[in-house]
Amino acid sequence: MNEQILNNINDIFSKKRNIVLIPHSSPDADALGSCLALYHFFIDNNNVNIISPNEYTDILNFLPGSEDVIVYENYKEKSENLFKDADVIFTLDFNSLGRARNLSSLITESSAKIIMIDHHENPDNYANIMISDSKMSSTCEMVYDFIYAVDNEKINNNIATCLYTGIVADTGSFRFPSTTSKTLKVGSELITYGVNITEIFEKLYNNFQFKRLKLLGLTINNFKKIDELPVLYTSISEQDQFINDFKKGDSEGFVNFGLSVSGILCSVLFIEKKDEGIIKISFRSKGDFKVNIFAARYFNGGGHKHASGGVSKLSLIETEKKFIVDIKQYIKENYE
Ligand SMILES: [Mn+2]
Repeated sequence: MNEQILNNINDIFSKKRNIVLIPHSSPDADALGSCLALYHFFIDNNNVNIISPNEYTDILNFLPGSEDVIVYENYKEKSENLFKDADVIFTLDFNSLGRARNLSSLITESSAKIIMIDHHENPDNYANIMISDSKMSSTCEMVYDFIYAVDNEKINNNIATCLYTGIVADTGSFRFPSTTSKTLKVGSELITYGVNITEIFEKLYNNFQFKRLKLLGLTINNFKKIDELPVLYTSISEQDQFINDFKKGDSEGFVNFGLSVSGILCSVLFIEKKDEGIIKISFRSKGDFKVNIFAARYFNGGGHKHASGGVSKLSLIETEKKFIVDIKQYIKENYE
């Protein structure tokens, strides 16, 4: 963090503030971990609230402080009052207000100072203070840097647990290419605060229902290969979800199995969401294959080079057909 930003931050927090912390919609461990770490950091001297646009997976309920997270969809009036009184709004782990869904207009209309901390490429220019670096492994790694710069003496077990969880989740346990020697140093530093790394691993990855394992089996069985291309795709229909008691977060990580196949550079998962009238799409890739550009061009999405999302308003079958045409075109234009 540069000196000017640090001075600005110190200035803002030189007195008691009403702070609202916002993760992206359907927050993951990095988004929620960032919010909760800052919540524990600021709570002594400020009024702090975390407002999530919508519900998130129960898996993250082990994070200390998660019981205090306000879900906007369930507490609209309370949330709107907190926005009215806010002096400072942090937007965490997203780069465009659309990712805060139903909160985006509340953020825009607010007179509060907006601080963005995020690691996605090409951020929109909505924040008063923008701490954005797409080379960072995770927003949690950036929040560690933020807290370290502002007041490193306040790091405690709760903060360290939240940050460590977000870093582990976003780096695939310190193995994705975004993991740097500094990421590992931060992880190492956090462990000195008594973080229970085995328990975090168990809570994140070995904490599912039997039906979720069956759904994984079905999803793996559905994988199809596009002839001659290094691409696999699979889908989860509304019925598959119904049969297996699908809950938010259940399909987390499923798409990555496509990349376990030798020679495959891109893996895609389509999830039918009949209630929203859309197909949600997850894109994963490795090497030079950039899925963020593909997702933005063809499926109204975006994200990271190797991990992106998108949406389609066509049916599941029509979406798959469109995808096959689009990915052939994209590979022809960019990689042949
Ligand atoms: Mn992240």
